[in-house]
Amino acid sequence: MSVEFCGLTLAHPVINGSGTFDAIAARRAFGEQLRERFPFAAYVSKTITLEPRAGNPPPRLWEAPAGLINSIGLPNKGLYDYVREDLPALGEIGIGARPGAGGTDPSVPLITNVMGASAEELAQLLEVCNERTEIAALELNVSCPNVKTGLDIGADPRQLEAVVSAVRGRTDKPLIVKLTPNTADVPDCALAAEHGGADAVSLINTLRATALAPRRSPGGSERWLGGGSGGLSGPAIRPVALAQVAAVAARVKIPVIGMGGVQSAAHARDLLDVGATLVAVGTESFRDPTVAARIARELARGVPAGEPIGAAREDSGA
Ligand code: RRO
Repeated sequence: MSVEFCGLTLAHPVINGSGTFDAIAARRAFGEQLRERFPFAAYVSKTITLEPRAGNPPPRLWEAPAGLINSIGLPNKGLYDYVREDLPALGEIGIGARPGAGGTDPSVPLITNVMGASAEELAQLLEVCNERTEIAALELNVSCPNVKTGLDIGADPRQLEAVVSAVRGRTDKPLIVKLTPNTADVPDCALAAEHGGADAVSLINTLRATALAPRRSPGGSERWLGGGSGGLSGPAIRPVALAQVAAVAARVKIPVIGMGGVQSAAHARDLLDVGATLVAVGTESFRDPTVAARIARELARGVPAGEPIGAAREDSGA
């Protein structure tokens, strides 16, 4: 069930959503098993910025009905330590092309997700990554709902096109733009990314959300999350993701990576059926780190279209 995506041949259409699977930590937990049975057809890194970032103060998570609100705030070691420490560590797990291995390289392609506070910063991120043969493609995060970088460009088609076209020439690698769902016209933004020179778009990132502190002063509105607000993921956002992926796939010619609340092969099938080329699994991997492998296996076997109609629904007479 191999899939062609931006010049890469992937073993199957299931990858991870950025920031939802830490392969280096998973190696510590699962050892060699992780390498032998890596669940994703390509591995997407957590967002990397030029300088190291500590992220938001805790609490960073809130469990919502059928979902998870995160306010992680982009913690990462910065570009240079990522290149120096993480690329070799990922290589040991079989992630990232081995220099000189050529077409027979069995490693899992590495997609590095980056975010910059300016076009100059982004250009530097792309240029440094462009020199790294381990990296197969780049994903530009213009959609984080947690930090005010002044770069809310992902929500504005004109700014998005300007930034993508300003940095496009800094890398020969496929450039994926991860869109924000928190804007009035997501297909317009997708089209802007395509016009700016993106090779693919990915969506959806988390939906802006917040939670109040459970024990707060009477009548108070103190927030639970250290960062104030966060982003909602998980099954709660699946129908929104399906609508946005369908609308974007109908508008652009470039490939689409669809994600949002995928828990099963039927959910993945839905996104593929509305036009996604690849599907990413995110929040569900926190519950079951092997779920993506099962989804890929079931997709290959063929799943019936649509969600199975549960007994509860039939009983209710709906
Ligand atoms: O780090 C985060 O808080 C974060 C990021 Br960069 C993102 O793109 N989406 C999200 O829900 N959280």
